[in-house]
Amino acid sequence: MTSSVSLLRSSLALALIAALAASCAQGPPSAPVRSDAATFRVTEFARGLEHPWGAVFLPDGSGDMLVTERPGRLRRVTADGRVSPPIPGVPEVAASGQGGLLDIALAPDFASSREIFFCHGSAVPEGGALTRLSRARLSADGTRLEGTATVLDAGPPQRLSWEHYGCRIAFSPDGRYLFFATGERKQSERAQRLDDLAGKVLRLARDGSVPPDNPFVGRADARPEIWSYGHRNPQGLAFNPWTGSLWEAELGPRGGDEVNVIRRGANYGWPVVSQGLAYSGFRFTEHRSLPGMEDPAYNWTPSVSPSGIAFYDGAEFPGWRGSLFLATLSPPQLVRLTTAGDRVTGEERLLQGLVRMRHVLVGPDGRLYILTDEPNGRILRLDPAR
Ligand SMILES: [Ca+2]
Repeated sequence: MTSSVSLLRSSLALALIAALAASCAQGPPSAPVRSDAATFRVTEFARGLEHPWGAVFLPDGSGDMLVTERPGRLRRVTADGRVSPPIPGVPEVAASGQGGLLDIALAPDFASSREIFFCHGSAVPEGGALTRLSRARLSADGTRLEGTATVLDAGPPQRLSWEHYGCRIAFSPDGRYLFFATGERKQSERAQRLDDLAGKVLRLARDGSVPPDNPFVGRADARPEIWSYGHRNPQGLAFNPWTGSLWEAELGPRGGDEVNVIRRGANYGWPVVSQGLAYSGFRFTEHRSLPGMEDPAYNWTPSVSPSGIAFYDGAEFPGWRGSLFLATLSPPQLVRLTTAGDRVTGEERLLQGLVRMRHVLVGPDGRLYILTDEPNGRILRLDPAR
């Protein structure tokens, strides 16, 4: 990218900030933003959400979505951008630091079961907090959650820090397995421990049981829920619709942010291997790569701080099909990675400097929706333009 293009994009971002700040719900669309493979406008689709973190579209044709707010609320956002009062019945959360009500996923059979999974920070009676997977059913009229229950605690709890929960959920395309990414709770050595569920990608069957073909089943020194390990703070998890592979994004120590293609039983290296620096400024480890540990498919130093990710498989932006989008926090922007099979082939940065982005998802209308990480958070929608 040339510097003049960078400048152009920066001034577009500033114009967008001004336009969006001045708008109310369903504000006017921005001027067209021209990118490498598509031209789009940004519309403020909804506002008034406190640190929205996870979202799903309901599969009932309404175009409505359910959105979590980190302090511990769930709201319905209608297709015209209206935000409902909080839906009662959400799991109890530890809303401190980076914790709270984080991701949400619909069961593959939601249309009949009404079942929803939540990932959240949870305080435990013995003290401290951990990353918890819970489930509940949405009532037939959609106004409340029922039967809220814990599925899995990714313990042991951490008493000293309220950070690094990870916390994304992804169902396999065949609907049989739930994958659940957990952060190492700022205790980096936990990511390498197989008797500990922090710093992992975990795999459960649809009913919450442990599948017998998980890689560490039957080992006395390991938890059978573990699918992969050596992860730091994974907040992005999505299946590649074309290859069927599970992709993950995690925040590195200082730089060393990663995108990984997740393989059964594999070790992704943290904290033994990293491209990044510790916050003290010293390299956390001298190893950038080691035999027996997976290299990232892509990495960033300096950081982009990736959170939610989504593969674009819609029809509205033909030039974006096959791209992986990453909502990034710092510096704030939308990153687009082009892919070929399970390889990353290029990177484009969009909406640089606009706003901290927590999550990105593709709507049933083929448009891209972005959750902003703000106290008065918003949902932005990217619409095609010419
Ligand atoms: Ca790694």
